[in-house]
Amino acid sequence: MDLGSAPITLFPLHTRRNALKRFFALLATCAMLLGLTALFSPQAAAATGCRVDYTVTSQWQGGFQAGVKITNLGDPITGWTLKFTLPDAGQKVVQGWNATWSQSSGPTVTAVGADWNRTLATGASTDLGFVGSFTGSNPKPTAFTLNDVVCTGSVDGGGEEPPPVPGTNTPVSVNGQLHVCGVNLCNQYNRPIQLRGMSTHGIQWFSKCYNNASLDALAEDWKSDLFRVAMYVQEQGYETDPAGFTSRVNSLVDMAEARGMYAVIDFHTLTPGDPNYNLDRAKTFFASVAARNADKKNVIYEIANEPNGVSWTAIKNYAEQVIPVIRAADPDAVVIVGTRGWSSLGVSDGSDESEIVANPVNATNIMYAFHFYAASHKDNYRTTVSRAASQLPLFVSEFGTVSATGGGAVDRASSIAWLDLLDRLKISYANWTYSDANEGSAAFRPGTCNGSDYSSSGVLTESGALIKSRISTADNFPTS
Ligand code: IDC
Repeated sequence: MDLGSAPITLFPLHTRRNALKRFFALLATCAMLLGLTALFSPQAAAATGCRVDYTVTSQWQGGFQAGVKITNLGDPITGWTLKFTLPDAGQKVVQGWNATWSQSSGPTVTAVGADWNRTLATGASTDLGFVGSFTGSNPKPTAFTLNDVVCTGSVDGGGEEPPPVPGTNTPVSVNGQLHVCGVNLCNQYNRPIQLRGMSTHGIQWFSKCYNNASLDALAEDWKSDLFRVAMYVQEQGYETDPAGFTSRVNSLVDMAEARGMYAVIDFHTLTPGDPNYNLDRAKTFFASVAARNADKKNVIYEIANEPNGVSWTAIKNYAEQVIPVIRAADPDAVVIVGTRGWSSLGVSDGSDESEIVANPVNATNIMYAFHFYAASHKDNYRTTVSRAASQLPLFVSEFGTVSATGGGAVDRASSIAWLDLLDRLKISYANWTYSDANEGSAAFRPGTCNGSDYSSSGVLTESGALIKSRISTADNFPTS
């Protein structure tokens, strides 16, 4: 093409200059408007982002169960709605947990955060799940939104993990050496705190569940403050190999310490129920672990798991012989004393806390154990705890979401009523159990401890998902 001969219409010079001026003025106005919008728009300041891991944990003819793990990668949120689309028209949500689930008509599924998991700090996760039905095929959804923001993630639980929590700002680094103040557990700033965490199952049976990977998950993913080490004395426990069990407990204390978690050393007496049966063993064991761990800030001693079939006077007598052994080696550690009727404050024996209030253990810096199993122990136990909490320092060193057998179905309503009460009273707790035992109280599905994944939602039981969603919320420990 011959440009030289192309017909070009030229405006007079001043007209062109004015056009250019108008063009630049327009550009400037646009830039200003864009700038102002960015400055004044409320969205401009809030960072958003999310990750969703979707795992089909089991599938059978016409039905399936799915775990959904949400991680907030943006600024803290105080409420959330998760949405996704089920790809096949025959797929339906039947029943869900840890959120309010709905699928009105069509393929869009909505899950709205529940009271206990609607607040998610930056990096915090919560596990939900549902049982679904399907007719044709059962493809996995691939696109998720949280509060209308598109989430990254995977449908198999693999892929990129959220960044690990650094080793600073751990429960132990923030709170330091604990002590009892009034009826509370207090930190180094003399402020009441609540520790929330997990108990092992019997370490004689489930040692495969307590390793670097599972403890990492407990500290970083569950954000547990506490790791209770349940060392049975009978049932193939301590009495069969005192040196071996003592050293196993010490190494678990070290593993908790390395991750900034408190460790409760639980002398897990159960049968026989009179702790005096094990008095000599208790003295030997506690003399050894107290001397070895005296300089640590993360150790709490629990001297008798669940006295039963025995009077309060006998328990008190046991405590007043074991506590001085601990104090001689480790003067400043908190000690938890079991109570009558399987640590029910006597309620399971038809008594209550008044016998302790009238005749307390003659020692300082101690707390009294209260244990419950949500499906078995309900309102009358809660009433006792509410009343006793104003008179005695209480520590829920063991509880289950199921029946007192350790099995059966999760009683969600009772578990939530209990956890709300403990939160309100700032009573610390440890859940039975961080294990893959084949019973409803276990947090992990059977076989989990044969692998190395303790973090994805697919390995959790219903109890595990509920408890993890409660434990992994922010602690906000006071620091002055
Ligand atoms: C249960 C275990 C179960 C085991 C049984 C006997 O879950 O697998 O067979 O002990 O050792 C407690 C005890 C705790 C019990 C638990 C559930 O402290 O040892 O564990 N429970 O029965 N008190 C109330 C309930």
